[in-house]
Amino acid sequence: MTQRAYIGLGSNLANPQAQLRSALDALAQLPDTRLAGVSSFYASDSLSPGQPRYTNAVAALDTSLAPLDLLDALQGIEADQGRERKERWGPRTLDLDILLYADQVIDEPRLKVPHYHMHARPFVLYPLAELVPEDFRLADQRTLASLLADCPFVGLERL
Ligand code: PH2
Ligand code: MG
Ligand code: MG
Repeated sequence: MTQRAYIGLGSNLANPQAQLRSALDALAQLPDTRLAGVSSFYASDSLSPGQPRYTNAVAALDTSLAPLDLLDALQGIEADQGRERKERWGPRTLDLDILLYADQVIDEPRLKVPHYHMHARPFVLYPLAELVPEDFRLADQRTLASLLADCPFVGLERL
């Protein structure tokens, strides 16, 4: 069955905008998956002090890959684009996070959905808002509008 998933894209190394563009090409080529929408790109300071600024976006996928198969595919794209996992929250060429997968709540060692902290990150919520209906609700029934109301558009630069 096809499910709608939302993917957060982020990069703060090696030409972040080009990293996001090639990641989008790779997402569009995933098996059993259609790239259904892409938000604008946004720049913001890193949450980790002293790191280069990030470029972020959100993509909508219609996919029949199961959540863990989708995660494997995303980690494959990250590896193809030179992602090195040295330190948690280290700078990265490409970060692909499953933000939402249909209305599922997933709590497995490798995968937690909705993505932790997405509820309070402007660089996730504002691009996501470009892709969903105005009355969009998360699995916990909170509306995206209410999350946005608590998450000012501060420090975000729409590119
Ligand atoms: N991701 C992080 C840490 N800090 N800061 C911004 N602006 N954007 C990110 O995607 C981001 C971050 C770890 O995933
Ligand atoms: Mg991340
Ligand atoms: Mg990640």
